[in-house]
Amino acid sequence: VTARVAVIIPARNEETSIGLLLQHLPRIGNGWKIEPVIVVDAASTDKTAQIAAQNGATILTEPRAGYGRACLRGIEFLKNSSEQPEIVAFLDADFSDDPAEIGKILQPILENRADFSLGARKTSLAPHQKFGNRLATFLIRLLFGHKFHDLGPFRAIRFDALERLQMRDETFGWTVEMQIKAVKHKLRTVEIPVSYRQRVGKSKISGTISGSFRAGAKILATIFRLRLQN
Ligand SMILES: Nc1nc2c(ncn2[C@@H]2O[C@H](COP(=O)(O)OP(=O)(O)OP(=O)(O)O)[C@@H](O)[C@H]2O)c(=O)[nH]1
Ligand SMILES: [Mg+2]
Repeated sequence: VTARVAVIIPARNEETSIGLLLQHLPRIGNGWKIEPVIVVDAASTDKTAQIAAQNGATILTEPRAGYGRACLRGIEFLKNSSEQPEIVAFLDADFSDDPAEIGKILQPILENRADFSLGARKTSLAPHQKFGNRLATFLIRLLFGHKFHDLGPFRAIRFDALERLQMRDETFGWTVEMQIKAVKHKLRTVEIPVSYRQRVGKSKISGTISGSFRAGAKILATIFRLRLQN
């Protein structure tokens, strides 16, 4: 049997990377096939949408800002589509993760060893990102009892499990919300080392001071909020 995998890619003005990314994303592998590839475009003012469409992606437009909101938009689309995927994978549009590694991320789920498979980045994080990740993963272990090593964007999860998590965060708390809710719902979780490199194109979050502060504050607030919600 071949598992159907949907990929959701939030993108805002990523014309320099989105084509490369889609060209390096395998559509079929051992026991899986990717359909559809959804690019959630934040009404980009560059050629992101055209290039993504030329490379076989389904384009959704979500003009309201927010990383989480873009992911939620993709999930909504899948819920309403006639053929639902078994697995949903998430990937950033900036080509900092290597999409060719998607098979490695899917493997534990396909082998039914995991419900949630998280790409853990080995390299290329800026010092403040490393610090933020250490702090966040430390707090998650302290407050929820599970040790993660990263909050990376490249990940895959069974679609039924994702629906149970009832994801809500509309901005930068998205990745950490998924991880904490995975612990709360006792999903079987694995981390898979992935290579990571400097993004192509212009940073919107971690490469800017204001973006880093906003994301860091949102991530910490999300951790405490989810702890208080028992
Ligand atoms: N649809 C949508 N996509 C967004 C939005 N903000 C960021 N993105 C996309 O989300 C992904 C993550 O943003 P990045 O700018 O790479 O943030 P980062 O990975 O923390 O920072 P870098 O270190 O610069 O890569 C990229 O694919 C962006 O294009 C948004 O408001 N809407
Ligand atoms: Mg990035």
